[in-house]
Amino acid sequence: MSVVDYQVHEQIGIIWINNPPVNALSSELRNGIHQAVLNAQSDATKALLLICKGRTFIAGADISEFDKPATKPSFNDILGTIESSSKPVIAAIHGTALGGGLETALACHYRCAVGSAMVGLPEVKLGLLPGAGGTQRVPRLIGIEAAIKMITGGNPIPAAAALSAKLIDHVIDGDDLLQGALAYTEQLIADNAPLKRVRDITIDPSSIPAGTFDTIRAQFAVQARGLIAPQQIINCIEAAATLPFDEGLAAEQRFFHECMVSSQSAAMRHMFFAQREANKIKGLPKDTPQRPIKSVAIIGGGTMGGGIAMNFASIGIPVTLLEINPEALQRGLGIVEKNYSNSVKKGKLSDAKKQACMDLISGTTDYQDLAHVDLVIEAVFENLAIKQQVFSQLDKVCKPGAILATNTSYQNIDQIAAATQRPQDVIGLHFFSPANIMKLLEIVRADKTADDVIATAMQLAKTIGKVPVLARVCDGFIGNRMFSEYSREAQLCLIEGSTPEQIDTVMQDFGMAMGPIAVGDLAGIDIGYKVREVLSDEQKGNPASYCIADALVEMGRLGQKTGAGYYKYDAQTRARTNDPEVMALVESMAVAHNITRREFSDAELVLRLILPLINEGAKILEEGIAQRPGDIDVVYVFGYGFPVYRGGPMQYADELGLASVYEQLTRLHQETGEASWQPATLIKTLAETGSSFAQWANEQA
Ligand code: 3H9
Repeated sequence: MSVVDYQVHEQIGIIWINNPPVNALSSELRNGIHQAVLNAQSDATKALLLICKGRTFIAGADISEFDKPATKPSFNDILGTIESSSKPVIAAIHGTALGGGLETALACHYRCAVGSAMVGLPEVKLGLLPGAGGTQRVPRLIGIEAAIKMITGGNPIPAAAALSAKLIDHVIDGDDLLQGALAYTEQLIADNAPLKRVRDITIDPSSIPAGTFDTIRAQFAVQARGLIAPQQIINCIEAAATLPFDEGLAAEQRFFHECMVSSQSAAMRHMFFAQREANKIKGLPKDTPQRPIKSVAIIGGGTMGGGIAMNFASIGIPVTLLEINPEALQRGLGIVEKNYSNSVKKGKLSDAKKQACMDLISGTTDYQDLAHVDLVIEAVFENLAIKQQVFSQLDKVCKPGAILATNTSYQNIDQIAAATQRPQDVIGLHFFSPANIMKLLEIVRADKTADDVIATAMQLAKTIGKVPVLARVCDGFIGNRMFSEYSREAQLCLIEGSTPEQIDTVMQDFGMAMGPIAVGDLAGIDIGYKVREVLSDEQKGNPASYCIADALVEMGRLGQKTGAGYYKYDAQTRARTNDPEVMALVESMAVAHNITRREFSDAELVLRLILPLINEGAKILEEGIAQRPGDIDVVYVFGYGFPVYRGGPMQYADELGLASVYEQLTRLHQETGEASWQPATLIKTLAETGSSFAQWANEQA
């Protein structure tokens, strides 16, 4: 079968689309649809039905073709042909009609869908806007305000909501798409239904108060800071409201092109594919068997353990929470109950769903109660000996084949696995705090972890709505190993002349969800302090990189939890203010370490902070800790608040150009003599051959 087939059923011409996996509108598919609609104009059919095989209606333009030269006929030529068909064209929607898919449906005269279908325009999530008439047709159907909300949000809506919004015309009873769509089409023929063209709907410009679009643009400049696409979407919708349809389409084309060639969209498209690539495990066949996970136990009912438990209860998997004594257990269950209650208060969860989740979580203080669970996740204090004790206990009580996971963020999982007689069943599942919310799950394979355990963990992550990335064992794995270089550099910039406020503001302006100094206050400055307590001076490195943090901890300023750290915090509002006492400390520390403080430009700060991420990321690739550069980007965007529109540190490095990255690292290495600035061999090699991380990843695939 080709990507488009034509079949006549009584009075109806059925245009079958078959372009797995998601019927993306490749140029071949566009041509096929175009030809089928043109040919059908002269046959005896009375209406045309556009319907897809496989799991979904058209899920959008083929994103992988965006970097290739445009082909003819264009999207708008094809949609114009559909819209001007002499016989009604009906779109039959199942699965997800997204982006160019929904735009195709909107060019049809009628749209029907099964109840489970979703429709949406997610282009904004790729740094784009709907470029095939979506910004012109949607406001004509649902109004300006609703269109702005839908297109700038990018989230799909269910068929019922699409029906009430008038985006679709009919919801099919039951789930037989073909029969339902044929019946609907026959009814339209019987009724002699007119050719309804969305382009013919007019928007009365006088119904929109003067200045409306300027106000909305200003709102989005704050709400979607730094993003190009939302602003361009508003420009397009303004064009829909003020210009004739064809001029609006032309404006949309111009704005679409501006988005398409932007580095923001390149980065976001990179992230789309990187996230999907990260699911694939090199050397592991797709059909690797998986172990069934029908019950889970969590060791440790702290904030982390409680948050992890919620992930499973929320999807109906029973969880046993184990704590050391009844008091700790009650505290743990209390944390979970409070988190669920907060969701109820915010209207995100019903009382009934909260109760159903709580009913799935039971508590125990007895390891014997874990004898039958399929998966155990240990989330106790970060201490190797304690974790080894836990695993040796688990080894005694858990059934054969149970997966034994640790949530450690930096301990050696090979050593944890060695505390059991079944190292093949041991794996790292590194959740990020708050574990019920943060998307990233670092899955850490130890030396002896079995393939089916890895495959099970990767699938399980998706089942609980996480974004998995596979790593190998090293200190801090992918994310924290890189983050410690970034934090270290922030400390050095601070002592050398910057301020907490400058560092945080610059990094937030770069797009980070939070600056590194503020992150220290949020996480607790004592965490690093405790880690350093067991390190030798040599392991601790340059004292200038931790002396301020140590002094703050010794002053009792542990961060937000004590109301003061690098900043002071208001007890009620948690609003932060700069503290002259901290600046006095910074200055005295600079004197103590013979450092003459100087001014930093914002650009220099960004470079000083991002380069260590890139350099350490490259070392992680050389060592095979991460499978590919895109995986590192996924870790940083989903776990560390790196701006998605910069695509993660490795994509950002490619944008800077590896030759320039190498030159800067070499300069810093020569100037400071710090070993950490020694450029990674991979960067040197790629820079010398004019290559990039992306090209390298393709060669390695
Ligand atoms: C657009 O339409 C612009 C227009 O305005 C026109 C402008 C002129 N293209 O996600 P999955 C691949 S922009 C190419 O794992 P799921 C994906 O890479 C587009 N490939 O499945 C993966 O490949 P692999 C607007 C695509 O069931 C495989 O399909 N549309 C595309 O979890 C399975 O994907 C969107 O942004 C694509 N458009 O989710 C929708 N989509 O197996 C993007 C998917 O090799 N797509 N692939 O790893 C999605 O949101 C999800 O894929 C979907 C299915 C919900 C459809």
